Amino acid sequence: MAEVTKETTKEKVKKVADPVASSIDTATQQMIARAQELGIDTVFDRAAAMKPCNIGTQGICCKNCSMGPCRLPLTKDVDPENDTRKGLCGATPNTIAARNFARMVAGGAAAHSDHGRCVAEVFMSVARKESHDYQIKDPLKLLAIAPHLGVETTVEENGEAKDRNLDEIALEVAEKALAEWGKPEGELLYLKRAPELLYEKWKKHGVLPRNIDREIVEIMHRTHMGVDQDYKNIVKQCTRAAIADGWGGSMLATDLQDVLFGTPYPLQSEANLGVLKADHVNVVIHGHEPVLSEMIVAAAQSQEMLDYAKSKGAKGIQLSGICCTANEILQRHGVPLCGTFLQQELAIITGAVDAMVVDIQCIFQNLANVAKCFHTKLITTHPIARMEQSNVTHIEFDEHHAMEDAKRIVKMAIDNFQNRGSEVMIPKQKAVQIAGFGVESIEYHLGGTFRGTFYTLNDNIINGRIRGVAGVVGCNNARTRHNEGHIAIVKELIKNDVIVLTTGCNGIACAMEGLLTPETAGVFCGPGLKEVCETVGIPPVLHLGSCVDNSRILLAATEVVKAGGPWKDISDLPVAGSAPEWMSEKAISIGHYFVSSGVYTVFGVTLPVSGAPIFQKYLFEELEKMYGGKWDLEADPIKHAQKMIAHIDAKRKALGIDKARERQLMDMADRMKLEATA
Ligand code: SF4
Ligand code: MSK
Repeated sequence: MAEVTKETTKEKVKKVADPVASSIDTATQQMIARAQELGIDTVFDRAAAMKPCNIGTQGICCKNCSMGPCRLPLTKDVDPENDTRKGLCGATPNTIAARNFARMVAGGAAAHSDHGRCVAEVFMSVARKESHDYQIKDPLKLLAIAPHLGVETTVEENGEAKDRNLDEIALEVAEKALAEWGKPEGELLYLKRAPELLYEKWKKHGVLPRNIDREIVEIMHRTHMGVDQDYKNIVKQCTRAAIADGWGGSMLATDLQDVLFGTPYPLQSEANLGVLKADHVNVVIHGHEPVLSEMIVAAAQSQEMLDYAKSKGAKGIQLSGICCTANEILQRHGVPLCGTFLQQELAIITGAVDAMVVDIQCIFQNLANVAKCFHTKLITTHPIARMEQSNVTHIEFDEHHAMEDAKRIVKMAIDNFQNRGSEVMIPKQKAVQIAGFGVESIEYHLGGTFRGTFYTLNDNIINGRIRGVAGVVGCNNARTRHNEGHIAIVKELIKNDVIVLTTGCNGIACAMEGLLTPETAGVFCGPGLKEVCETVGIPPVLHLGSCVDNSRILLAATEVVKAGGPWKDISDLPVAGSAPEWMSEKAISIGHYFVSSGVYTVFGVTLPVSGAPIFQKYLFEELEKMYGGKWDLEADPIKHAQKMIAHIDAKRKALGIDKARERQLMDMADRMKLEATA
């Protein structure tokens, strides 16, 4: 008789996230706990269960050919000057880390720019009168951008300048814009929008982008096995591609979206999971490209759809959003933000989402698994971003019948309302926000309709009420506590009189925290910034939109340079950039175009460069000599903000405006003392 052996199977204990340690946001904490109660894993649990690879984190794992992956030993005990580590082909840590970094820039620039191309194609079909559902909403913006693309807005007739026909201008703008992705010669037309000195620096260092696609392709070629082996030369191509993103693909995306859908102006809305409504049909849009969601807004507001929703027992249709598609329709229509990148699964776990409509970028593959546990219809809409799971519906968006597609999607959500289970749990938390800022609205707020100017801002920077300007942007990252870095850094900056321009998930995090209201100034700001915000009636944190809208920050900085002051270039300004919780390749491209435009830029969490100290030093110190900007890394939020403030103060000193701030911040007693001794 065979011996029966008893096998003691050790029960594997599944590691799950601690909700409070995972997020500072109580709605998020509640929903993580709710997911765990229902046995549904979220990104927070997966981050607890799976640790990142140390070698990859330091940027020194190469898998660019099948002799690898070559995983170089970690930097501990390595003398950078006598570093003998190498891959099978001999690739050094500097080459490997630079190639990895470059490929991240390529990925990020490709994502932003392909988004821009899609908008340009829709714009072309509108200009050709092939898409009747869209119209040019902002003809003034069309006239403003046309000259930058070399398109005349007037024509000479009998010796007199006459306005050109708007349709003709639109068509030529569409042609010129689309050509920027692949023209055979020349350089990007928007580069001349940069301050002259910056343009000259780019020219001197040979990094003027030729066309958008070419710079991305060239990164992929140069980083192929056995091509570019000089880390400085690889960074040069990163710079060219990143500039092509910030001053090319992203800027074109922003401009053409403004022309088509309207330039944002300040408006009131709300943010956080509490914007979902139990008695409404909830449609959540998620991704980055607003072309379809613009139509979904119109469809959801149409009487036909509202009546249909009521016929199915709902009180109405609540549209809200996650990530940057949300930021886009927030900026233009006041549609509320449902949450940041890390809250996408949690939105479905409320059980109240009747449809989640996704387009491109930042969409978790796990959404389909989560949606399976609820009645939620998960709808993909973009031909380049599909999901394989059988519970996902694909409705491919086509600009030629955009409204028809949008209505089909909204109707699907309404039909699904009755399938909602009883397991609905919507957190109560939501905050009021004022969003919708941009270059045009800042100008208007500071100077009024007729004398709109950045000089008022400059004046307040020079006199010291505003110590400096910070661009704080970017993602969430499940490797750090959700929103903690975002909020701590922004609060530390405004406390020290640094006004913050925000985009992306930082904008959403600030909205959720209630920092996007003018009243915030009285609570969190230093005396100088408080006075400016209260006088002008603006929040100390200005939400400028989505990831591609970082181009608005570049143009705002350019306007400050052009409006006049003791500075001549962006790199002279008391400004700094930050991405506290970045995770996406797009953030690396954004960081690099900020650095290449002269901005000191600090990233939080980690940066995949520390395994190659010489390459890191090049990014953190040497680039400044060429472009005036440099990279930095600081995981501690307060130190992170203090580094930015120290840089701002150093710039003020170099400009000779540091004393003005000291005078400005003197209290009445100090002033009287001074007058008495005079
Ligand atoms: Fe290794 Fe060189 Fe191949 Fe990279 S390219 S995987 S370092 S052999
Ligand atoms: S959505 S790229 S997580 S900001 Fe633009 Fe947020 Fe980063 Fe996506």
